[in-house]
Parts: sequence; structure tokens; C-alpha cells
Amino acid sequence: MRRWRILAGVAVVAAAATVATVIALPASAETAAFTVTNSWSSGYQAQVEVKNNTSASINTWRVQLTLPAGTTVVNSWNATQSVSGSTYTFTPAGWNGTLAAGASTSFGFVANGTGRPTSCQVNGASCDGSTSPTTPPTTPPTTPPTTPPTNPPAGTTPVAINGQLRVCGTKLCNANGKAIQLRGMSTHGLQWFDKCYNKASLDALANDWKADLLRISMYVQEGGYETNPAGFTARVNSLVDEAENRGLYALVDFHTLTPGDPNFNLDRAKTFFREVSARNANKKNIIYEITNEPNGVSWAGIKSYAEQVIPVIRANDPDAVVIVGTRGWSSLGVSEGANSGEITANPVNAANIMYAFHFYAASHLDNYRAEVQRAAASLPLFVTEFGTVTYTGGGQVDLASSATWLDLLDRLQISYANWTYSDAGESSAALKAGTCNGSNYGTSALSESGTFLRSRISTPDNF
Ligand code: IDC
Repeated sequence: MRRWRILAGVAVVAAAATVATVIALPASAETAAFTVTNSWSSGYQAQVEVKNNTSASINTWRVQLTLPAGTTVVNSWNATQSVSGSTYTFTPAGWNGTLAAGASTSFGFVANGTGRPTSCQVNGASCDGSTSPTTPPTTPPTTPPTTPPTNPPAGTTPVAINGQLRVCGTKLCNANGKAIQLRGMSTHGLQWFDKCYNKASLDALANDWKADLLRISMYVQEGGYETNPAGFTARVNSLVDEAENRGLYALVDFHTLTPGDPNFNLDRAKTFFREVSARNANKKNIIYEITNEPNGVSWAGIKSYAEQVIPVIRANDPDAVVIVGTRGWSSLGVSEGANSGEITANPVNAANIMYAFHFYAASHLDNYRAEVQRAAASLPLFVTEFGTVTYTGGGQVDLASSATWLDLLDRLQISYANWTYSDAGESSAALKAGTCNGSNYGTSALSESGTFLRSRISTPDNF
């Protein structure tokens, strides 16, 4: 981690290592410390820790960073960002403005370009706590930092190639800033089909299907999380590990469905995501889906839920992508007579997020496809769930509509997960009934839907 400090509120050990120099703390100052947490050939990720070194509580702060020509901020989190010329101003995200005496908070951003800030001010004064703005050093003042990789680690699995993902504009990008599409499968409800997620089935998904992601569908009601929070949390964590071991991304789905208002589960969501994000913060493969299919609830209600749950995740895992469900069973509102305009007019106040869209190919046809195409021009979309069948999870497998849908998603580079990688007795299941009682997950175990999905997912990736 390359780290240089523009902070005077702490003891700083001089580079010579023989003399310890303590820089005196100004009588009254806020400070901001800039750290590069990851970098690659065309950009870097940084964190800024804002500290209140005064003896009184403050209720807001403002950090201004000036970047050299050729370097821009792509996105930020845990702060509200504005820009004037080459100076970026960061103010509290809403929940982290108040800092008690001695308290600190941090925000992060991704820069496109390699230039580090040439100036840093906090509340109008230098970030080091002195009264006049100073230019931070351009070389590390202390012992040589560890060298960050200039490229994602070499390897052949989706996670080894792409590393930590982030949202870039309307796309999902890898650690190198390249727009990518992930294709994979969703579990069925873990309370019913847990036995389908074992070594042989997950190996088949990674090696034979060449999937990029596993959606871990944890129902909250219907015998799910609410009945055994510790047990379901542990199982989700173990599946995040199983995905990581195979180089797959893990999409953690807080599968709210009935009741449709996610706020019914707000406290459970905060507890669940606090625990899961703390435990998995250092993993590159985790993506958080904070609510499955809001229904019978306004967009304002969903947005309010998201703006309470996202900070809980960010506090532990600031750089992970978070996906927010949309109105009308994640139909961008269409199934309840609305459309994505209500989101673009009033987006969730958070960075590095995407919006969920779900479809069932035999039920949701051209008017839904048109809305996805329209919305994709301005919103980052992720199809976290879709079926080849009707919205009941059963009925006819509509291969023609499914292919039209997947062609559209491929063209728009929208990532997707199919419902379900299970042997449920319904036509949406990719595995024939009874498969999970044995150890054969080869092509002979696949249903009509599974055969189709494997043929689509196993083709070469665009990364
Ligand atoms: C369905 C399952 C079915 C189960 C039911 C319980 O396929 O076996 O009995 O849930 O609620 C969704 C939901 C997803 C549904 C799926 C099919 O996210 O939970 O699964 N579906 O109905 N949205 C649209 C369709």
C-alpha cells in the first residue's frame, strides 16, 4: 500500500529511523490524510481520513483536493462530491458529518490517471492541520511503501483476471477500468436447496459452465434468515468462500419478496450486512444485493431503505459494488405502471452502486426490453435474477425470448444471474429433479433451461 501522509495530528517517525520526530499538534485543527489503497497502470483508488483534532465536536467538514492535468475523479463514496476546474470538493455523505472531538471518518475515490493531489485543504486550511495551505510531498517521506500491482494479479479465473470491481459510468468495470459483463447462476432459496451447493456442483459451475458469478439467494421470510440469523449468515459466508476458492464473484442476495417493502426488514438487513461486510471486507469477489424484489412500495421508500443500508456496508467494505432493487419486483417500475425515470430523477445518494432489473422471458417481452435499453443509457444495471420461463418460476421454457433477452444484455454489457442453479421441481431449475441427491452435475443432469444457460454462459468472456 503506497501511503503518504499529509497529517500532523499523529507522531511521525522520520525516514532515517534513528530519530523519531514528533510534529506538534496545532491547538485547533482538523486534518485529512490521503492514502493510495490500490493502483493500476491507468489509475488508482484512494482513501482520505478526516480527523477532528480539536477539543470540540464539529458537525461538518470539507476536503478540497486539486489534481494535476490528466487525472480526474471517476467516482467516490462516503462523501458528496463536486468539482470546479481541477479542484474536487468532498463534503459529508449525510451520516458522517458530525465528528466528536478526536473522532475521524473516511471517504474514498477512484481516479482515472496517475497524478496525485497537488494540494489538499480541509475546512479551508492545510490538510496537515497548519493554517496555510501546503503542497503535499511528492515522494513518500518514510520507509519505502510496498509496491501495488500495476495490473490485476495474473490468473485465469474471473476474479483473478478482474480483481476488485467498481461501477464506471453506466458499466461494471474491472480493476483495470475495463467494462466487463459477468454471467452466472443464482442459487435457489438456501432454506430449501442448500444441498445443491456442494463441491461437485460448484466445481461444475466454475469449470464446466465457466460461470463468472454465483448469486447466493438468502430468503429473509418463508423459513429463511428471520428463523435463524446466525445460521443463514454463516452459510452465506461459507458460500462466499466457496466462490472465492473457485475465482467466482459472489453476489450476496438479501432475498426479500413477501412482504414487498424492504423497510419491513430494515433492522435485519442492517444486522446481516454489518456482519457479512465486516467478515468479507478484504475479499475482492463480494458484491452486495441489498433487496431482491421490492413490490407494493414507492421508489422513495426503496431509496430510503438503500440510503440506510449502504452506509452500514461502506463502513466496513468501502469499495464493494452494491446493487439496489427497483420498484415492481425489480422491473425498473414497469410492472407497477412506472418506469426508470423515477430513478434517474431521484437516484440513490451513494456512489459505486447499480440498479437491479429482473425478467422472466416467457412473461416479460418487448416493452420490458425497450425500457432496459432506455434505462441503460443513464443507469448502471445488473440483471441479478431472470428466468427462461414465466414469472411463476414454472410453465413453458421460452427459448426464443430468452435468447433475445440475452443478446440484448450481451450487447449492453449487462451482467446477469439465472434463476436457478437447483434441482427444484419447476422448469426454471437448471438441474433435473433429484440431481442434488447424487454427485453427477454433468450435461446429462441439465434440464432444458440448464442446457440453454450453460451454452450461453460457457462461451468466452469479454475480459
Ligand atoms: C420462487 C421459486 C419457487 C418458490 C417461490 C417462493 O421459484 O420455488 O416456491 O419463489 O416464494 C421471483 C423471485 C423468486 C421466485 C421466482 C419465481 O425473486 O423468489 O422464486 N421469481 O417465481 N421473482 C420473479 C419470479
